[in-house]
Amino acid sequence: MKRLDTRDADFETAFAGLLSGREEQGQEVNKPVADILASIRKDGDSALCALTQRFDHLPVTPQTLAFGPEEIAQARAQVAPDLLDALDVAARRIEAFHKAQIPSDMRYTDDVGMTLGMRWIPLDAVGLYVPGGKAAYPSSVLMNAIPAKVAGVGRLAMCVPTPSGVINPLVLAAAERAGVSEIYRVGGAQAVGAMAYGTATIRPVDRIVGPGNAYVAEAKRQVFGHVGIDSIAGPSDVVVIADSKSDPRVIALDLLAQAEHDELAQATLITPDAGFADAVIAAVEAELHVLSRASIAGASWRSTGAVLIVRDLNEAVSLANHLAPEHLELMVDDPEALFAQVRHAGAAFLGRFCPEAVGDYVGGPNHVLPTSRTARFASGLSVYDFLKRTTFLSGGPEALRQIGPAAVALAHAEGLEAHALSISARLDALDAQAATP
Ligand code: HSO
Ligand code: ZN
Repeated sequence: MKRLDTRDADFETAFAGLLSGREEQGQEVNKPVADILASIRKDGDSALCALTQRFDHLPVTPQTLAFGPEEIAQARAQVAPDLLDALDVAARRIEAFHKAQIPSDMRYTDDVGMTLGMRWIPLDAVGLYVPGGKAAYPSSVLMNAIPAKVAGVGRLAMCVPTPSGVINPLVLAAAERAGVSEIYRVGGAQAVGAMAYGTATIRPVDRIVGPGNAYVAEAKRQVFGHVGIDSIAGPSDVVVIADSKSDPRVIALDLLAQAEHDELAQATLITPDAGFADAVIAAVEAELHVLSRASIAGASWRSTGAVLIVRDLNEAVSLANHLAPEHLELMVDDPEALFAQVRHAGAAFLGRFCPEAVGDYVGGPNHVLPTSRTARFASGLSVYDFLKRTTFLSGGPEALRQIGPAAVALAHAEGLEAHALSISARLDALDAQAATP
């Protein structure tokens, strides 16, 4: 953990180090991933089944790749009723927020009498990747699938590895609740390849979303262009701006909630009060003795944790803007005033009773957010990721008479004769018609 004070002589250098540590670091898996994708393209289902046997130790055939309706019902029956209720609370709130995001079409008629506009159209098919093992979050299934459903995507296919056949019932229940129409027990780069290129069993999709390990991330990079992808997620991070009226233990827990995600997760406290900073640091250490994921959280806190002591809250926001965090907590009396100055953050959490963990599960806004400082130019997952736009132009002879000649001039200047003629031929016809008595 780094404890820095903006009044220290070497603050700028130390802060620059903090920033550069947050850029994305990739693992070199280009070649094995390219090989897997090539074999899926060439051999389809048989490659997919062989790779699933090899990596997940799961014997599958094309007939058993998909989960059947009874299996999904069985999985749901294994989940405690109060957990299904909790899933429903989350799902309803995520649905409501994303419904409110649906944009309106645009249409207007201008001064030359042309009607112009833009129509939003949902993607036909989306593939959702869900990792197996420790990073399989049912909440992320909701966060990825619900916006797609709300956008009006017709077909939502999901791939989730089940190493040695071990399934996660809550993941399947979440997928069912979110309206996923097909679920396949495959993972890794081979799953991404199957969704991108299609096999006899898994029809291809148009966009692939969802988190995954280095192989999945690289596979998404390699299939990008053939299909759309969401952004590639780096380690999760939070910046907490807190004043000394906050409870140090509560703020420590907010930092640890991020740190427990993985060893590379980054938790940063920014506060104007040095005494409060030290109280939070002590509280983090105390909690690390009792947390179940203390080894992960402790590794994260020790390697990437940071505490920045600033002159005032304005300076706090300015540093937060530089860090462009995935999550920004404003644990102060007047969070709105600070929020007005925020320029770069994936999601903001305003007020002492609104921690990020609420947003991770049941807030409503998406928890799939830009990491590794990409909040400088990117946003969290939303219905827009599952919609595309078709623009349109509609006009008659009058409009063509008015604006056509300018296009003809530009077409000539670009040396594109057919372009020019496509317009002038119509203008000539209009002139001829007008000349006919
Ligand atoms: N904080 C994570 C999302 C998550 N938290 C899932 C708990 N489960 C990235 O925004
Ligand atoms: Zn989280």
